[in-house]
Order: sequence, then C-alpha cells, then structure tokens
Amino acid sequence: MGEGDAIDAEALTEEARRILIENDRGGYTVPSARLYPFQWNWDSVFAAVGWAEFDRDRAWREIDTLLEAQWPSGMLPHIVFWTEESTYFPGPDVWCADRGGTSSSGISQPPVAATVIRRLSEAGGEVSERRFDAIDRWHRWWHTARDPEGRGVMAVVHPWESGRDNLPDWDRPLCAVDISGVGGYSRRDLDVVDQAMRPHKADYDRYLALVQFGVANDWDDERIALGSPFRVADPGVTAILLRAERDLAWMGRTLGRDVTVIEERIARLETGFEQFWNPAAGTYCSFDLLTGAMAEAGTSASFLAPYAGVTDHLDELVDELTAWSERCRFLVPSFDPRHDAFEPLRYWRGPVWSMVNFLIATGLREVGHCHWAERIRSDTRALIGRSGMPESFDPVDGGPVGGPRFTWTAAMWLAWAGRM
Ligand code: 9WN
Repeated sequence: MGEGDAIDAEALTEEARRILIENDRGGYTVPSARLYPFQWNWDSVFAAVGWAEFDRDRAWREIDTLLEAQWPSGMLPHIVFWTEESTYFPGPDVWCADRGGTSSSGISQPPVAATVIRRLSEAGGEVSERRFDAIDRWHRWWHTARDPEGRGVMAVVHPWESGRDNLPDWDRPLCAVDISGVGGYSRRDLDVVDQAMRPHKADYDRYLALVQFGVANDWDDERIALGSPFRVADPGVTAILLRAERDLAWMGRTLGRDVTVIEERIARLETGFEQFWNPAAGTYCSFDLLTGAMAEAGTSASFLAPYAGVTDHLDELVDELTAWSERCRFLVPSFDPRHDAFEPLRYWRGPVWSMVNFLIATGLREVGHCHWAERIRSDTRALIGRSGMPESFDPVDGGPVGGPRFTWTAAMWLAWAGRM
C-alpha cells in the first residue's frame, strides 16, 4: 500500500466540498479567500471540474459566469473583478480594463475551458451553441492576438498570462522590461503568504511595468503584439490550446457545425509545437520571441505534450520524468529540479501543482504511459493526504506551499486524486 492509502479519504472529500462551498461567491469560486478574492480564469474552470462531482448545475454556472466577462475581441480575462476587495493587489484601478461585462485584468490565462466543457457535456450535459461560439471566439483571439505571424506557437505578453507566473523561464526576458516608471506600491500577497514562497520585488516591479504598458496602449492587441517588451512563446499555453482546439472541434461536430477552420488551427499548432523542442535540454522549452533565445531547462509544461496529442519525443520525455523523479519524492515539480534556479518552495520555481499534475497524467494515460499517470495521481493523493489542500506543495518534503484552503486543490481531490 502506498502512503496515499493510509489517509482518511472520506474526511478529505468532506473537506474538499467544504472548501468549494466556502469559496463560492455565488456563480464563481474564488481561488483562496484572502489571497485571491476574485474570479480567476483557469481556477474557475478547474473549480467546475470539482463542482461537477456533487453539483452539476453549479459547475455549469462557474463556466457561464466566466464567459459573461468575455471582451468584444473574444479575449477571456485572467481575473474578473465582480466585486470590490481590498486584500488583492493589483486591483481594477491598476488594470484599467473593463471591456467585458465588468472590470477585469487586460490579459488572459491558459485556455482549459473547452476541454472541461467537453468533459461536463460527455458526462451528461448537452453541448450548447452559445458556449461553443464563445470559446471559438476566445480561441480565435489567441491565434490573432498572440500569434499574429501564424507560427503555431502562443506568446504570453505577461508572465501572469502563462498561469505559471514566476518560472525561471521569464527571468531573462523580463530583464528587457523598463521599470523606471513603476513608482511605489504596496503588495498584499505578503500579508497572507511567506516571502520565501512568493516572487521577489524585482519580479513584481516588472509585472507592474507590463500592466502599465498595457494600460498605456489601451489594451490594444495589435499595439501589444508589436511593441510589448515581453513576448515569450509558451509550451504550456500552446499545449493547452491545442488540446482545447481538439475538444472544441468535437463540440462543433456534435452540433453539426463546419469545423474546417478549427482543423486548420489544430494543424498549425501541431506543426508549430516542434519549435519548443530544445535538443540541448532534451525537452520542450519556452523561447523569447524578441531575441530567439531558448530557455535552458524544462518545466512541468514540457510534459503536457502528450496531453496536446503530440507524441514525437515521448521516449525522451519519459527519460526526463524518470530523472526528475530521482531528485524529488513527489512529482511533478514545476521546474527542473537539477537546475540552479530550482527552489522547492517558491511559487512556480519548484512546487507541485495538483491541477497541472491532472493534465499531465491525463495525457500520459492517453498515450499508454499508465504507470507514470498513476504515479503522478498517487503522488498528488499522498501530498493532499499529508498537507491538506493548499495552493501547491513542496516536491521534496511534501509540505504545503502558498495560500490555504485552495479551490483547485480541493477540486482535484474530488474529481481525480481522491478517487480510487
Ligand atoms: C496572478 C489564482 C492565481 C493563479 C495563477 C497563480 C497566481 C496570481 C498572483 O494565482 O497568480 O494571476 O497574484 O500571484 O500563479 O496561476 O491562477 O490562483
């Protein structure tokens, strides 16, 4: 029996439901009450996966609330500010972006929604024309706004757009960001989480300078694509979009729609994905679209290729996962544990994230690597068994990292890690 089996699964299931209910703000679920008191894009989509385990209508409501904030351009923002809260910085007054039904941030987040909508539909809901159209517009926005040259790789124009905000990948590209106009500000994340787990001030300065750049350019996609001082091609967003496009095409076919354009987008992404392959690192890496420089090491997103249906370097990826597993008791750390920049406690520079594990394991299972898929699931189960449901986990000792009583960890317990 693994250590995950010694845990009180029923009590954890009760706890996970309580966390979702506690974080429910009526139509959307905050990621963690004090640290992140608004609606976040990919958090909500993972929340829906958890809600679906005991309240299917509530799961759909979560997705629909997010879709209500869609911008005329098709963009679905990464944060939606449905209420005013003072415990988070930067809030709506800093973003100055209210193109959708409410005020929001001006960037997006990994497009997991189509995949989850398909999951909910297959479990008994019907495929809706309205949701299909909204997601199709969002995916089109990714291609036009974040890949205007049609290279088949998605750029992120802010580390927060990747959802994997503080990766070492962004360090070098962020050096090009001018912080001379940032001015003074007061962070609120450090009221809740230890500094050792959060980004440094030098990173925050750059995060804010990029928000100010967006505001100064009126969040205009073309101006941002041409002039942003930060434009990095991200294998995480690209893999998630490629998977999501396949699931959108499935929805379209079910509805009897013509999916030729979606198929063209899929083909472009399939061909484009190879650009992330870094032979020197033996894995998929991000690269700076402004300088061409490739990151030196892999991240947890490198293992999302199978999830995207890309199997060209499967053996190399499994070798890489094996090497990582020799360094960390718990898979999958967010960054290569052999690299100097690896930090087991600091946000996205080492910790394990349950929902990334879920995506990686889903892909590995689909391509026949059931042993690794199960290893990742049982590690996630053991982490939750020992540390409860925080934002993320230390891959070396399994301790809790980041904010407490976290929605996506609770959702992943309910829908995946907690199920036998
Ligand atoms: C900025 C809510 C979000 C997640 C991100 C995670 C973190 C925010 C922050 O929290 O980012 O978006 O303030 O640190 O990195 O993936 O969606 O859980």
